[in-house]
Amino acid sequence: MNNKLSVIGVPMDLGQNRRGVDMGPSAIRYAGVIERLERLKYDVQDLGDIEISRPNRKEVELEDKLRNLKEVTDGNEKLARAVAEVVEKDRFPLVLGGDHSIAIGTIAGVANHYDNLGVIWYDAHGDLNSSETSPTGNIHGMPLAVNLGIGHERLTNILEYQPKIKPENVIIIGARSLDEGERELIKEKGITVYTMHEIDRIGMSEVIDQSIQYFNGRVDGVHLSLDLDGLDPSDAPGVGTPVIGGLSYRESHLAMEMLAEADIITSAEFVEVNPILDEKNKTATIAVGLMASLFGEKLK
Ligand code: B3U
Ligand code: MN
Ligand code: MN
Repeated sequence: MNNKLSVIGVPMDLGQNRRGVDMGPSAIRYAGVIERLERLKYDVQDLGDIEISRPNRKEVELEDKLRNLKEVTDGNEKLARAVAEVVEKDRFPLVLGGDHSIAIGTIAGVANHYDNLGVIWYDAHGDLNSSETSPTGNIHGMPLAVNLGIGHERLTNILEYQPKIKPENVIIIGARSLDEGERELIKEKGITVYTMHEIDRIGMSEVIDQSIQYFNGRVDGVHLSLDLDGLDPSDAPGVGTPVIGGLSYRESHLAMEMLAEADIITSAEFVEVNPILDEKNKTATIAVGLMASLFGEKLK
């Protein structure tokens, strides 16, 4: 694992309806992320937060059926440039959300530096909608599609190249709430999905083993995009769109530990922590615990 980490916060809440997720980066820092990673002997640089412009209006504006398109695009452009700079300096980008729309910028910044970037999408949702299929107009339900080159030009063309990633290099883990259009896209593109059904059947250990094997020889880097709503709301209550029947705290730690052991993750983001909906910063604390496991923290 790269021992130089650069942490970037993204106080973005405009990709969805519920305020508060913009405070995610503060909550995660408050839960001790920097100190915890430093204790693991990493050289940790905190680059602070990306500036997100607030829309100067009372009514939420839908542009081409997309909520806050301009601000989400602008924020992701800035994030993409910041992430690209981190990768250019041979440091590991660790991005703290913010809602999941920020994966548009993170992956735009990372994928530029890889021919075949693999992506693990740890999430209750597919985030494979576009304005045609989205039931909400919320861009946080679209970033994986955008990274595949599907969606509004302003979003797909961030950093002026597309697509960022190939469908055969994506593995979704934890899905249990997929919209009709997302199911169709998964079939059409042949995207690998471990739904809760499969995870219950074969176990998280097998899921991660298979994922590691699948990526081996196929990709030249792996980005982990971890949405805290992939976890069960009983473990991670501080998220905007909780879905019951999710991954446990234990399964998630096992997944992170196995990824650490295999040493395949080259960039990561942890998103959707909403401290307003949380119970005493529990979700941010869990996020930090998962990051520690991903970066090699062990009990013995
Ligand atoms: N699929 C729905 C709901 C959703 C997606 N991502 C989250 N919620 N967190 C949508 O709005 O696209
Ligand atoms: Mn998501
Ligand atoms: Mn989600």
